[in-house]
Amino acid sequence: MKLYITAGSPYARIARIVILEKGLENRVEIIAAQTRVADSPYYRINPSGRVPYLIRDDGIGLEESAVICAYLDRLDGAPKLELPGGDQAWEARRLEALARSMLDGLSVWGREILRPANEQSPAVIQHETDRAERMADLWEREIGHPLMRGALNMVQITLACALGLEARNPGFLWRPGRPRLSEWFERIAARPSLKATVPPR
Ligand SMILES: N[C@@H](CCC(=O)N[C@@H](CS)C(=O)NCC(=O)O)C(=O)O
Repeated sequence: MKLYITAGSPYARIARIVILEKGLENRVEIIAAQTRVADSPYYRINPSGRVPYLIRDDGIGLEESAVICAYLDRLDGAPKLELPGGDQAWEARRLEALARSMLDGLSVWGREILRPANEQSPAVIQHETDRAERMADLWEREIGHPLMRGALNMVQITLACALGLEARNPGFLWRPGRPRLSEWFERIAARPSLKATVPPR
C-alpha cells in the first residue's frame, strides 16, 4: 500500500501514527505529496489534492484520515484503536468530535499563517486563536475522562495531533494554566509513534 502525506499535515500524522501503532511499517510505503501548488502531479493520483490518501493493495484509493485509519486498524481483523461501542459509544463519538473540531480550527489557523504576510487575515487569525483557547480550556476539563486515560484510541491520537501543532504555530500557546492537559500530552508524546512523526517547525 502507499500513503501520501505531507510532513506538516496533522491529518496525515494521525494515519502515520496508526501505521506505527499497528506495526504496518513494512506494508505501507510513505510518499511525500506536493500539495497546494498549481498542476501538481499529485492531482493525477488524488484529484482532491488532499493528504492523507491511501492506495490499497487492490489499487483503490481512500481519502479522509478517519476512513484510512479505520481501514488500517481493521486490516488484521483485530482493531485496537477504534472507539468503543455499547454504553460508551456516544461518549466516544462526542469526544472524537471535540478533538476533530479543535484540529479543524487549528488547521485553518495554520494555513492562514503560511500565507504571505500581506494576504493574512487578522480577523481569521483572531477567530481561530480564540477558538483554540476555548477548546484548550474544554480539554483541560475533559482530559480526566476514562476514554482519555485508558488504552490508546482514535480520540487520544486526534487530540495529540491537534496539540502537537504547537510545533508549527508559535501563537498556539495552550500549555500555560492547563497542567492536566500538559501532563497528559507529555505522556502520549513520549510514545515512539508520536516521537517518530513530530511535525517540522
Ligand atoms: N478531513 C480531512 C482533512 C485533510 C486535509 O485538510 N489535509 C490538508 C493538509 S493538513 C491538505 O491536504 N491540504 C491540501 C489542500 O488543501 O490542497 C482528513 O481528515 O483527512
